[in-house]
Amino acid sequence: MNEKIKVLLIRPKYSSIVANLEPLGLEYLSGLAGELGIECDIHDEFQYSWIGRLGRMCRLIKKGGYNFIGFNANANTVDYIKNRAGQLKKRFPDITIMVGGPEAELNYRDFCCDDIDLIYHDNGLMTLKSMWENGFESEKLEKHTGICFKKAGKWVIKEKGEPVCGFINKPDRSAFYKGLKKNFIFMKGKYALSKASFSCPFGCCFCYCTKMNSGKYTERDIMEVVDEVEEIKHDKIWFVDDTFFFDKERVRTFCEEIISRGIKKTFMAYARADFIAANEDILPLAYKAGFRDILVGLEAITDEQLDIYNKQTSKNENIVAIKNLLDNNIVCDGLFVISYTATRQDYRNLMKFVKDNNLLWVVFGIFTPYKGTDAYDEYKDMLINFRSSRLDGTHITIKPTNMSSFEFMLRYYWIHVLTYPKIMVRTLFGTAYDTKKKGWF
Ligand code: B12
Ligand code: SF4
Repeated sequence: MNEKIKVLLIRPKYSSIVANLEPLGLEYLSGLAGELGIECDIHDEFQYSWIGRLGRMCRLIKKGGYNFIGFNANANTVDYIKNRAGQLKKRFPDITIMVGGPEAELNYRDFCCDDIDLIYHDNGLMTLKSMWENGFESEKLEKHTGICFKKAGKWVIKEKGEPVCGFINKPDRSAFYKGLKKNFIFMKGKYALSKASFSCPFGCCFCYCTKMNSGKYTERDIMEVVDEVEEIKHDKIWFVDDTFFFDKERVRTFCEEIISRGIKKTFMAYARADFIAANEDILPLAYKAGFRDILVGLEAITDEQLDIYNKQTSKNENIVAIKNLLDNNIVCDGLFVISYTATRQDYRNLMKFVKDNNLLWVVFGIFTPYKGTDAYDEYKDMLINFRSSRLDGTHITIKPTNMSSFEFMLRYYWIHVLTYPKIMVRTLFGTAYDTKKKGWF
């Protein structure tokens, strides 16, 4: 079977002014295909315009003779993928369409439809490897974990396998190098991605990440991660781990190894406020190793709201974390989740918090109970307009309780007007990473 398949992996486009980055998940698939001698290409829709998407995809499939299509699914691209699968099946009835990615990992049942042939929800890519090696006959698929397939017209759902603690192959970063021209994070530049751990040991109610990898937090061998960093031909790397700063000794080992190998790169990573508040002593070393941005899920500015989110942090820890980072010349990228219960005063208090704590870099998301999270179970009866294309953290999916939806959105846009111009001006003046500066220049 494997000598016959020719794979096209597709990353659907969505509108984003925040970032355009490499499709790391698909690069892992592409790397695996390469190792198995399977012809495989990535069609990253981000590299192309919105116009003529279907025509472009069809021409590509026809010209390349691809017969195995793999879609990367996120919550906000589900409807697009299902719709596209139908259109592709009409034009190419013999192709096999498989869906995988974060949304499929937990919500695989939502893809069980006529036009999709296989759904991949396993932890890691061992099952895919075995399928690509041994073929897709039902008797063989029966033996695998973490997939859904059709047998005599009926969907068969195979349970997930064990959580993973590493990747079985290296990513093929051709798509990264090819897409470098269009690669960006808003006002920060071009970044390569790396992932050094899986899932998260905490349980914030709105968080999807903590449910991934069967909810088990695991770490890759840190030396392997340093090797990867060294190999990437790019100087800015974003660790997309859900919490990179978790095990202090592991962070220390990473930083020391980076320094001792003389690797000169800058890093961005996620950390929790409680870790940064309690471990200021690691920050000088982190700075020396190249950490310049730490993304902190501050989420809220009151203890009550933090409790509602089950964040297990406090307002005070948020304040100390910001201070510790800024004192150590590391930018704190403050991530906030705006609750549907926000009042006018809450919006004003948030802006005051940002100003009082000298936070320059901020990201505001609207509380969205993604399917698969604890919040979804809690709020599923309150959802409104819960359509896939709106599940991007910038839309209302629960009716605001303290103002109209219109006012809520106006205020949501307004806090961007109040904060983003300063980021742009400071970037223009080259002071956006001067963490001690307070003003506009
Ligand atoms: C970096 C990141 C971003 C970056 C973009 C990354 C990029 N490459 O373009 C930015 C900031 C732009 C972003 C945007 C968004 N993101 Co985001 N993002 C992440 C993050 C932190 C890491 C993703 C990553 O690179 N993973 C590493 C790779 C190796 O893993 P992977 O993509 O899951 O792929 C593996 C498997 O899924 C599988 N696989 C993947 N595709 C396929 C396809 C097939 C056919 C098969 C067989 C297997 C397969 O194989 C891979 C290797 O094992 C994750 C958190 C997380 N824990 O995953 C959130 C996450 C994926 N994002 C999420 C969301 C919601 C979004 C947004 C919709 C909005 C938002 N509020 O953040 C947008 C739009 C995303 C989109 N449509 O693609 C959610 C997804 C929830 C869901 N149910 O889909 C996550 C889980 C975080 C969260 N908020 O809880 N994101
Ligand atoms: S929001 Fe952050 S700390 Fe909370 S569970 Fe998710 S990844 Fe972990």
